[in-house]
Amino acid sequence: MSPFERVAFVDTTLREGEQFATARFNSAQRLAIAEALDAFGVEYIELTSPAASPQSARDLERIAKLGLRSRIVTHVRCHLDDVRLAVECGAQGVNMLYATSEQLRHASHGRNLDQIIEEAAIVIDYLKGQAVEIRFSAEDTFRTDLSELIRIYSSVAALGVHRVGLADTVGIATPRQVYATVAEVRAAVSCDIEFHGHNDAGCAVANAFCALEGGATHIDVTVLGIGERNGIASLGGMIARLATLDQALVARYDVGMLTELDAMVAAMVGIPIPFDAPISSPYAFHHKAGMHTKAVLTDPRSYEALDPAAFGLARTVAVAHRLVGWHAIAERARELGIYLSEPAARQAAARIKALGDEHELDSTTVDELLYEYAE
Ligand code: HCA
Ligand code: CU
Repeated sequence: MSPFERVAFVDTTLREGEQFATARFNSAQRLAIAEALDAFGVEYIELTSPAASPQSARDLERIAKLGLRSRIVTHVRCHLDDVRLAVECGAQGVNMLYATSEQLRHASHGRNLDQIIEEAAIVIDYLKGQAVEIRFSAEDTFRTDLSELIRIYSSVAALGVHRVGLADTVGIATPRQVYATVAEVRAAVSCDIEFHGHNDAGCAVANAFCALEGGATHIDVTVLGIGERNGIASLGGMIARLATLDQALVARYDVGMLTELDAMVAAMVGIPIPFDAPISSPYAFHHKAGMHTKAVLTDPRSYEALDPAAFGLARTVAVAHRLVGWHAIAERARELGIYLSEPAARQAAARIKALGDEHELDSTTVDELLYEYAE
């Protein structure tokens, strides 16, 4: 099977996403997000630790009881108290993390490698008696010495975790580094591998994709990529990445819901959908310059890597600007039910260009002008 067919998305909008600057989901919103993600078809939904706040525990319990198709997992410290609480709240999986880099070990917990493995062993031993999926992630993987990493992952894999996690916590990993590190881990363990990558250097989606190529089975995403700082790989970004290779790779998801899902979460956190969001940006399928519009009107694939219709969307072709071309003008006229010959369309385009040099145009003005050129 191709590495892209077996990917499972772990959507962490309800954990990493809650760490986004302006996010503060109430219970009803958490429920709405979980239901929407389930309807979309993500394989896993990660929720904030029940130890974080009383409401987080109640919401985990409630969402875990919904019987969604997505597996409900929670993100916890590798502590017996936390994982016990996660199990009591009905989580189907525990995503544990432990900081392993020099930097974070010093700043955060001060334990050495052997102590980390000893503590993990106690927690994993308890969890093996519970019917939950166990994941152990080394926080700040890419600033952790590779031989130490392999030792930790091999140890927890031998202890029986279902999945190990690699986290590019500060977004510094390069795509090739992600590929190489995941491939090393792939060779060392036989359990599943999860990748979580931050977007500080704008590489989150590229890094997640390289993780898949290197042998990862699970990819963390959030709606719009929201998370600490400027976030992680976005669900839409990963869907776009895979769909450009083959639309069939995303056929198991209800991709027609993506824009609605992005819009819902954007509204909840009080931001617009970013202009550069793959697929759901209002401009993702917008064509402007004359050269582009001519080619797109002849064959959309000329300037579209993805078919907007596959996502329930339509392309837009802009005519109210000075870069307009006559093909776009003729097409707009057809939409308005009027016929412009090539010379008429060329004249109209020339007029619009001159007007566009003088001031900003709007589409009503341009439409009115087209009627003047109608035969
Ligand atoms: C955090 C850290 C984390 C964890 C990722 C993981 C990161 O904010 O708690 O559990 O794999 O980026 O390292 O999100
Ligand atoms: Cu993170």
